[in-house]
Amino acid sequence: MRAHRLALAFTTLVASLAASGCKKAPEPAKAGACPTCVTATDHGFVPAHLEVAKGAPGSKVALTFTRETDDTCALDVVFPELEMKKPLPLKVPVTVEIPADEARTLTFQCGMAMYKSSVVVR
Ligand SMILES: [Cu+2]
Repeated sequence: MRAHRLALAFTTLVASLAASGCKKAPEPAKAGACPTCVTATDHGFVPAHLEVAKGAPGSKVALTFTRETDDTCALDVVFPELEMKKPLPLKVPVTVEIPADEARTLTFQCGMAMYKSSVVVR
């Protein structure tokens, strides 16, 4: 009887240890950690709206796009105003340089213009 109870306690202990070992805390969202990074998710571009500081004449800002899933329509990022289209390979950061010497709003979107997002230069 006692042996059985011990065995049961041991099993419970092992089970709880295993469970806690599996429970990895989700990565905390690093808000603002990278103000020029955009992720292409199954919900579109995240964040869908960003702002960059206007710079000196001729200056540019590099935005980094990373597609995190195959379950998205955002296989490319398109900047219509800049006539720029860049393919987004899965989990490969892609740098896009945009002009930042003029205050304006630039749209960026997926290849079919479903996911519309914007970057404001100001
Ligand atoms: Cu689309």
